[in-house]
Amino acid sequence: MVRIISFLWFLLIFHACQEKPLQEVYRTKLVSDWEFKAATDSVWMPAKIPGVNFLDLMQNGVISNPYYSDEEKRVQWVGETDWWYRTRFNLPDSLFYFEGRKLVFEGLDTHADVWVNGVLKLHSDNMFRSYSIDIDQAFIPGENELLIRFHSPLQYNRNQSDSLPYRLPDERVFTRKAPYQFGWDWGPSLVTAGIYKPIFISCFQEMDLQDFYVSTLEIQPEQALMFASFSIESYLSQEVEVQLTSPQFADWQETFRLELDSGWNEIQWKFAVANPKLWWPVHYGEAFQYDFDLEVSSERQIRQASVQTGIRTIRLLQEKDRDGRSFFFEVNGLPVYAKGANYIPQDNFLTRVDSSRIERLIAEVLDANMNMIRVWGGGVYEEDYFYELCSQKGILVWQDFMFACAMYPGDEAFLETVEAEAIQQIRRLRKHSSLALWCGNNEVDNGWKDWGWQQQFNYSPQDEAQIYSDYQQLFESILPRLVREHHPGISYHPSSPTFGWGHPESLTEGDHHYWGVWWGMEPFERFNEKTGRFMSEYGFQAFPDWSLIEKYIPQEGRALYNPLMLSHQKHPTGNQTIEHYMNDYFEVPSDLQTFAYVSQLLQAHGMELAIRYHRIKKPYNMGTLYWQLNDCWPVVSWSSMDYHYNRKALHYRARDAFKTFMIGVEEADGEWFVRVNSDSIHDVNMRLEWQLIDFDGEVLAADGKDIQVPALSNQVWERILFDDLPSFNPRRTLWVGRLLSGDQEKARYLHYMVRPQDLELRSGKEVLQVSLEGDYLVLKASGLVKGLYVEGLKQDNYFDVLPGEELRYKWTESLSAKLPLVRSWNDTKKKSHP
Ligand code: BMA
Repeated sequence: MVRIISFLWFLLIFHACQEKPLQEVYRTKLVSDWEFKAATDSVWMPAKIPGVNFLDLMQNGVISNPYYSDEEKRVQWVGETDWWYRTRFNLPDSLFYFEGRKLVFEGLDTHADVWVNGVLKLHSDNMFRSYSIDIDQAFIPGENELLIRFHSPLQYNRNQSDSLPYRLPDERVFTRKAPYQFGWDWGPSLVTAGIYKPIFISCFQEMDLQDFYVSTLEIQPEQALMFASFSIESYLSQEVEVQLTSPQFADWQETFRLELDSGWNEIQWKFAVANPKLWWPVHYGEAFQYDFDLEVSSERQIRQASVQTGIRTIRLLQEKDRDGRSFFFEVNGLPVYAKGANYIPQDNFLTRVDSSRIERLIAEVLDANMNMIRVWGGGVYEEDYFYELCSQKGILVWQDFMFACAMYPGDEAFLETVEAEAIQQIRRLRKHSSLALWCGNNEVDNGWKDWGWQQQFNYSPQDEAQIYSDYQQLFESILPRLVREHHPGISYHPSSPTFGWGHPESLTEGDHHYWGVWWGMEPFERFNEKTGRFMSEYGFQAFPDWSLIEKYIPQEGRALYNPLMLSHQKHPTGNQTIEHYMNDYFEVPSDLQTFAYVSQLLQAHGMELAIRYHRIKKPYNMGTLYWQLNDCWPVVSWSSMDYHYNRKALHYRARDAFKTFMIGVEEADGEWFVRVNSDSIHDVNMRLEWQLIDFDGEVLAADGKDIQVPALSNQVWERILFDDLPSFNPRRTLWVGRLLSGDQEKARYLHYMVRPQDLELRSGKEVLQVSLEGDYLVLKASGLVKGLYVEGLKQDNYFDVLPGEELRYKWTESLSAKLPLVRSWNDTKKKSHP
């Protein structure tokens, strides 16, 4: 059978001509005519490449959707099985005239043997690395066969684990594969295999240019000192001319001649650009990027590469101070308060995450007023496009290396593959202006020191010494060295958090994962006392949007403790924990749909408190990243957006709490201290107004003043003595603060004095009028409406409406003239008040 190679990339062959340099490069992906089968099977089935065996099995009708109901448990055999993939492809005669000929595997998942025409050419053991093999005599002009066997990672892990004299806390650590795919407390255990990134042929004449990268070393008053580098594989020793230009610096260029050795050449040099426009994170300025174009020409060949780079410096500062040690990011010398969330992969089956899903997610990050996301160490190093968008939009990326929540082996083969992975990933990602930090791992050091593995696995003192020295070698020696060598100027942090949440130092230095709320069952108000210097994790679970439950859980399973429902709750005591807090802050409704709604109000309530407690402590605290932004399948989890990108209540409330300006109220000694927190880089004239109102809108006290809010400030602007206020019933009264710039409301804060369960609210039906006026949905409240959910409303949702307030929303779904379904805490609470 003759197969055709798809020409998806580019084919640039110009024929020889004496005077002019040539561009002779040939690249094509092997995407067609793939087949696959289980090692134990004889029937080959069509496969899609890049792809994942689970998706191929679904496509061929062998398994049903593992995300549906409890199907996950019926497909566990897939991870226990070895898988074969094969294709045939043609190589034209002319290809063998190229001097450089490679077959490149961008991502094999994971333990794979690769045969070409029956000759074993490669063994891979790391899905985070790319591999390449020479197109040598094993390949022939005409038809070739490529055959790949993927070994079961589960079996591999067991064998490796058995070969050690002690047990490491988790067997998954032996395979360099996305940790979450083995199962997490928000993720299914679906151990994939397959060719999840492209395989392509790459040929070139004379020289191959790679890894072009430009970065900022230092910003001085009138210029920036820059650093550029690229690699070149040359088949000759020869002289080349290098030219670096930028369309934005019209009369600037760097040109020099260079002697290339035959083989691998790495070229680095420094240069300066005058009066550059700097790159800034969102809300701090424009995320401006320059285009840099590189051209390397020899007598007969020319190679080009381009990169977009922001001119900026980013450093993580940790300096001793009177409280302990600071922990903050400085961009171009300016301290930046980090607001955002932790990111996990968007699917268990990675090839389904296309560019539109990446765009959707980054748009949500921006919309929620975040300026940083942490790519958490139990997932994957993301696609370039993800970081490109972050760079374009001004989102800072805290990047973990992919190690999480376990101890890792330290043998030579393991360290060798990890070192190759780290070099490739650092060199791939360093070109992105958004990359702000390399962090060694998630909760490995913290796990070792606090999670009792020593007793659980009965380690001898020698075992302990060995395991921890393996830890230190990788995270305190190898990885920081590689970051220094390949990404100079960017900080490295060995492990997140610096100290576990039980240690007093977690509050005074380092970054902090505070899990006293949720894991420790402490009340939400504890976030106030437990604010560290930089909050890189804290969170609370909520149910996904009801539409997901309807789609993924069959009718008979839709009950809180039904096993089908529980197969989408991966935390061992997740529902009990939600119920416990719900009982303390709201009420526990009896039907699942209402429970799902209240779970979202509950999560939003707790997390909004946390964000405000954190921000109000600026500059002691300089960052707040909640756990977690998104989901990888339909599940009850800590996310603020579910698998279908429905925003949970938290997402909306975080958007408010992350605004540039924030009002906060601290209570002490019979007084309220009203603070205004500004992340604006400008001093701004504003008006601070407040009212104490009852739930029917009667104003009990009010005041206002014009203030000049200094840039990046956080200060008390108002002190309200309780004794000066008229007496009021805290169950029927709230304090409303507003920050106005002209007639624009820049921030609003509703300060309640009791928990939502103790509020005395009138029925929503009585106090809220919902109507459609032309293209507008109109909400009119005569009394306080708490936690209002309007089905289909995207602009805002799960919010409180003040008595007397009238809100109008463009309502495109509207013309059906059918009023949307609404829910409120007023109508959910069993007891309402006349
Ligand atoms: C954090 C994370 C994850 C986990 C989450 C919730 O510490 O790093 O490991 O999913 O806790 O338990």
